Amino acid sequence: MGLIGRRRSSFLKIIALLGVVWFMVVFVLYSDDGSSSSSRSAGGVAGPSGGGSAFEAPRRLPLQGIRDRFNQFIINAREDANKDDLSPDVDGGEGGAGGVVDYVNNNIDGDVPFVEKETKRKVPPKSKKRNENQDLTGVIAPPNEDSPDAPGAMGKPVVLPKDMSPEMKKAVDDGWAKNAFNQYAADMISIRRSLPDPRDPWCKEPNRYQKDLPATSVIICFHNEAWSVLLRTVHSVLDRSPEHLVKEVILVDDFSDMPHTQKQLEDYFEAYPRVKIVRAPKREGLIRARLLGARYATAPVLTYLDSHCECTTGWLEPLLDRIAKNSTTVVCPVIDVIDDNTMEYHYRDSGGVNVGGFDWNLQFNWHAVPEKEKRRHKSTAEPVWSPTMAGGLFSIDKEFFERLGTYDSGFDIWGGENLELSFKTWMCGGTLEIVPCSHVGHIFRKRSPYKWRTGVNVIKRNSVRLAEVWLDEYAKYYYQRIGNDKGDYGDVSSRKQLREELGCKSFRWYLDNIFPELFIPGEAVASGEVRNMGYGNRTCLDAPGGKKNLRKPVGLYPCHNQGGNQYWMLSKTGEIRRDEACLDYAGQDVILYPCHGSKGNQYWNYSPSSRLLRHGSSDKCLAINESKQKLVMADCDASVEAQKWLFQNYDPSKL
Ligand SMILES: *[C@@H]1O[C@H](CO)[C@@H](O)[C@H](O)[C@H]1NC(C)=O
Ligand SMILES: *[C@@H]1O[C@H](CO)[C@@H](O)[C@H](O)[C@H]1NC(C)=O
Ligand SMILES: *[C@@H]1O[C@H](CO)[C@@H](O)[C@H](O)[C@H]1NC(C)=O
Ligand SMILES: [Mn+2]
Repeated sequence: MGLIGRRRSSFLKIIALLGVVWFMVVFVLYSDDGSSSSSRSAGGVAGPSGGGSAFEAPRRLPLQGIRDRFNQFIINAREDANKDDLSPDVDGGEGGAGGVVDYVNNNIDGDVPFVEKETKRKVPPKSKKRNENQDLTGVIAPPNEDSPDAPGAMGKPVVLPKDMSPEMKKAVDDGWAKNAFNQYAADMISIRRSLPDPRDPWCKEPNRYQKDLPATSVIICFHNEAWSVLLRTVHSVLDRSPEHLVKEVILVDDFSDMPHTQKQLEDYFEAYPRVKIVRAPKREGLIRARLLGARYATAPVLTYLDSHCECTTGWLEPLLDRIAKNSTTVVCPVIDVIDDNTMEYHYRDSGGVNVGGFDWNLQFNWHAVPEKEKRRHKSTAEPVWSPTMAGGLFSIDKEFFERLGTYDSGFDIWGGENLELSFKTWMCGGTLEIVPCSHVGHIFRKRSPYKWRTGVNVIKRNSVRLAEVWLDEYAKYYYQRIGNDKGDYGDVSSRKQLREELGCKSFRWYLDNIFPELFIPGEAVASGEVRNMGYGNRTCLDAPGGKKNLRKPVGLYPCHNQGGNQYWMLSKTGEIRRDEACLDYAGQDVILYPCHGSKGNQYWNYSPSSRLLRHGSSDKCLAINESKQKLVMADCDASVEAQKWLFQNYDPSKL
């Protein structure tokens, strides 16, 4: 049922028809003008940062560090998900997009009838101070004021003392256990703390953005989010966005049970007429929770955020501006890192923007902006094309989202939906961009604090559906990764029909034009073992074991002809690859490192006649030592057998 765009009146009809109450929706509505304006100071452009010297700017993570952190984060989330009893916090990376995923569900039933219950409330006394007179069951009341010296002000870290009392230590541990971030530190920080302004000056030039921007509905899905963190997310939206551009903030509660998420939350937001709370009566999962929020959205643009975010000054206008210029443009902010331990706000200038990609496990990952894309721009602050989005944080024109068929309703919980939306956007006439002028911070957790149990590998099921509908002849590369066992992925005929009706382009077009950087296994010049001819002609390159093999030295082992750790691909461009990891030499050990596509340390020139493997940046040749235990780099000498290599399935016609 295409309920998404319907108005409330049609929901009521549906209710009458179906007569089943699945969802209770609480709209907390009333007017109070004083409250939102009184609080604006904290988020002001200059804010308390004017003092300058009183603050130390948050430390900046090196670009590669940020990217790796995101990518590792997603790998962890997927591993968690495959464990089958944990819900991932996918927070899908987000160097431009984010994803959260803290959801659960047992019911693969994409088409749930909705019922809405609307409650209008009387205006409370205007003078009521928000953090007083409230029943803060089980949570510390977070400070509401902000001052330059307040904990966490200007994005500074909160560092807890080493010698904590046993009580405090217990409170800190409990906070970690419940949230997988340092809730104790988070609760010490003002719910309207100040943050640095991470924008490039280019973003602040006069008339940078159109005057008549469309309004947006900000949709924030949550499950048992910590009180202070959820409130800080909402206040950062309200305080740092022009009032007329945020028509409403829709909090979608995916069946939380912590006491503070119930009446306390409703009472708190009584003072904010634009904040609405929608409750799912059972655990829905991220995908359906997002769609539930969309059903209640009344603005022309939807903006999705995670429930542990902080928006910075001027985050919204550059997103809406792109959609105002062309409603088929889907945009993601740059996702900054809020440290899970200290809540320190880390950001980088727009030179450090990443764009989204994916690998043949259909796993999202981040890349540096390709050179070709850089050349398209005068300023690094201009929006950049991104092959994919991380999934959690983005804005999209509501009509365009509906035209694209929102998410596949056969998708469950989370996983793959970000790639589906990315492929659809590009292949069906739109554009996906990361907007460096828009910065939103996000707490990246190392694990998910939530339990779930489904008995099915949801990510695989979703990914197979995705591959079946959108990947054409390239789907085989994904299927190889799952042992060609597609499992039961349900019926995808209606999604194929959607693609047909929209007249979308082929996946090949997408790869050629939008993501030419992606390595296509079928285009490898060689694939299989890489055998050294020295000391008996029986030693093969052997990748370090386990998933966390990056940055580890590449080993040697007697050739076993079983693929696995001895399966390598030689790319046209001279990389020796295992998926997205490349053989890399930077003067120390020969290691595996994420492929960067810029040759240098990852460039290996293979000569099939001399059989030497000459390294790009060092001009040395790859060899093995006499005990056949170690890769070494030697001055090239074609008479030394230990420098000679044989590539399996070497096919020079593919060069
Ligand atoms: C919007 O963007 C799409 C995709 O780039 C393009 O095909 C279309 O012509 C644009 N529409 C307008 C009105 O500029
Ligand atoms: C080394 O082993 C490969 C693969 O078994 C074989 O094709 C090649 O002829 C051998 N070379 C020498 C010199 O023994
Ligand atoms: C080869 O390298 C290994 C690992 O570093 C080392 O233990 C061994 O002694 C080396 N053998 C020779 C002959 O250089
Ligand atoms: Mn998240």
